[in-house]
Amino acid sequence: MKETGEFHRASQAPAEDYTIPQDWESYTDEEHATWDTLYKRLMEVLPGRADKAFLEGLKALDLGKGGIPHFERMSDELEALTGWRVVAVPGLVPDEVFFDHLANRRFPAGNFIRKPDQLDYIQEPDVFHDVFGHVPMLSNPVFADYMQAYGQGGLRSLDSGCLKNLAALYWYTVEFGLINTDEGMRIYGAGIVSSPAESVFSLEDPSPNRIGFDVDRLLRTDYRIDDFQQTYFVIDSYEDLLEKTLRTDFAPLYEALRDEGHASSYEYSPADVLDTDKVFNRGTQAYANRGGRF
Ligand code: HBI
Ligand code: FE
Repeated sequence: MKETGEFHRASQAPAEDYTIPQDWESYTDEEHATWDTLYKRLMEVLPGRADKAFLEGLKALDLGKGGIPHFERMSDELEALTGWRVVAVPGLVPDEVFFDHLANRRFPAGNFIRKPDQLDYIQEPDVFHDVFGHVPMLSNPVFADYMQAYGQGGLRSLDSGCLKNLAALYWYTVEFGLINTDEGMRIYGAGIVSSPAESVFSLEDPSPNRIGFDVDRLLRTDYRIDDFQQTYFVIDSYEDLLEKTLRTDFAPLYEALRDEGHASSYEYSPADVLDTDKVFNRGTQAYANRGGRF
């Protein structure tokens, strides 16, 4: 957990669903300015790199109007588009709480914002990552359904022993996903679009692998949590992502993972390329091999 001083507001006893008031009125001018600085930096790199679903979502929700968005007002706009709302939480919440929010079309967003000396890297998702990174995609009707399906699948997976495997699916799609479009490869993952450096790296650097999306493959693949990814997975469309996720019965996949001893462990390392992969780019891994970390 974060130290109390790093919360936007002193912690209070959380509700059962971990929601707290956003307390928008108590953000300081400096905190609003941090949002504006990050927003401006991202807009220097995202046009032509972020998928149009993301850029359209930013515009539809007017997230660039200046300052940290007001969750209730933003949620009224978002709910009119796709039925989703954004609720404030103090930081990471337990898996079952997280899944329950998603399954009910509520996105839990941290209400605190990073300090000016942490602009490029934070451990725990803050309001900039959660709102700038995730909320625009929730205005896309198909992606909105995928996020709900993920929450429902998460709730179903709780007794499977394969939660870690399902977390990899979230990581490589919602957080670090790329999409193959007619105009070229584009970013839709929240972890990428909220990082100027990874937005360029994920698409243009020769280091990482770029491999076609495959549910069973992703459930078996480890990932980097503290540095740029060594592999990005590329979807054909949001319809395909939703359809493949909904159509897949995860129960037999989990059963196979348990039988093979890969439940809550990963068979493949972050940089592995398999014979069965559809490879868009085979990475040199030069960045990771020289030690990474930007
Ligand atoms: N809590 N606030 C918050 N945000 C997350 O992205 C999050 C979480 N709790 C659990 C969790 N993610 C993971 O378990 C899922 O990505 C699988
Ligand atoms: Fe995230």
